[in-house]
Amino acid sequence: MGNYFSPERETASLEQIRAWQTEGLIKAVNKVWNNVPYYRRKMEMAGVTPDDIKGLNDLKKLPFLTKDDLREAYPYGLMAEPLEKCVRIQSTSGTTGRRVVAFYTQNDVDLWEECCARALVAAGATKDDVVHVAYGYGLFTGGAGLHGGSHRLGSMTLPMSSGNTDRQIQFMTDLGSTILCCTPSYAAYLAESIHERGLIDKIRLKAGIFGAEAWTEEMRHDIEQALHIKAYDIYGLTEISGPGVAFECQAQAGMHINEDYFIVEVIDPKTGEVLPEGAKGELVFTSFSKEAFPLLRYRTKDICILSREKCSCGRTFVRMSKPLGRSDDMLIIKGVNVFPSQIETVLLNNGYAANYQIIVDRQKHSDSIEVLVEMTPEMFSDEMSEIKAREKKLVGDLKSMLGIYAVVRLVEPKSIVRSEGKAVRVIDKRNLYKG
Ligand code: DLL
Repeated sequence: MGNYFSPERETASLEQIRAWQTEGLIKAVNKVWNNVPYYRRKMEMAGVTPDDIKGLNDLKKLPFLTKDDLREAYPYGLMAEPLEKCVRIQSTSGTTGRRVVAFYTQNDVDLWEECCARALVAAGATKDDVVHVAYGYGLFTGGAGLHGGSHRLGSMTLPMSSGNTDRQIQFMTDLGSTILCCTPSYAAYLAESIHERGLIDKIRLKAGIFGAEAWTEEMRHDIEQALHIKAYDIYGLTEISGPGVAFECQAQAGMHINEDYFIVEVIDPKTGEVLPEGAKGELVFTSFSKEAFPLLRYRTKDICILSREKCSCGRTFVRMSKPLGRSDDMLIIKGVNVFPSQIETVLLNNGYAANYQIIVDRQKHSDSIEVLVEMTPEMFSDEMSEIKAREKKLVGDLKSMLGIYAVVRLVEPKSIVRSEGKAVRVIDKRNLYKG
């Protein structure tokens, strides 16, 4: 399974990877110390200077950086290069609080596109493919990242952006798109729409690269079956460049992190202590190769597990599990920790599509959770008593999975608003967290 975009780097020895990281870390620490007053202040407050950082073992001496730092330093406070060297700005899709912006020099764009090209090749793409990019274009990094990666590879790039499903399907059939890049929820919606129009035989897709939001193995299975493709996960965040920080290979068993450009740590989100390989904790990245916007020890809030077990694809880069939740999107309901992905697993196991909404509320100091689930058209024509029995079954399964009682309401097919980007799955009316 030796398909690589940058073979000598993607299969480098661990020793070589550590050498790149050590050199990069020392350079980056000196750079931010000299160029970014905000960083220098943070390091001084933590009692650390560049002289203290001689190798990877010293990384833990550096203070963490969080989204709050990025918001505080907004817009230009963390820029490490003069404005005239920067060629691009992208931004997170956050809807609360101040937006987070990231800057790129031409080298930064090149490096990011290389990461995305690696993801495409790992999913089986070659320059003969038609890459259908249905991630949003604009400030969001999804469209720009995969678009750039596809160009870099030399594939035919279809810059669709998200939305206008009829046009997506028309281009997909007319132009013979072979690789689909979009969020998993939009892929599921496209699959549903293609089947409704009876056009599945006209689709020539062979693989999909889906990320930017959490999705389960069950959802992967459903999308693969519906579109007759292999579905690969891709991970990234704007602050660390965008999609392509990590990507799945043919083994579909975790995402390889591009360790020649990023150092990854897993920490205990409560104490900040660095955890050993195999432990579940929060991912922390150091983007030591970035020129305009290098971030040291950036806390992602994504909860993951890392593995250095040998991968059948031959890549030596460490693998991260699918994010198992976020340390900040985890819902605490009646004192119980609930991840939306657990609810999704129950629904998919029961034959529902991933069209659902979780509504959390608090009345008289007591939390409640309601799950709206879309019926399939077949179920919708069932007797009322059968529908009630289905709801009861879901209540029971959710109770076993979550340990708490959730109200389940089966709703009409297509009554939950479809997303063209990231699905809004949780409505937390309690407002416990202010953005
Ligand atoms: O979502 C970048 C991206 C675009 C990744 C396209 C993959 C494909 P942000 O908008 O900054 O960037 O959101 C970053 O999204 O911290 C995760 O919580 C979540 N996320 C990204 N990829 C995945 C994934 C883009 N594959 C935040 N699985 C991250 C689960 C993901 N969550």
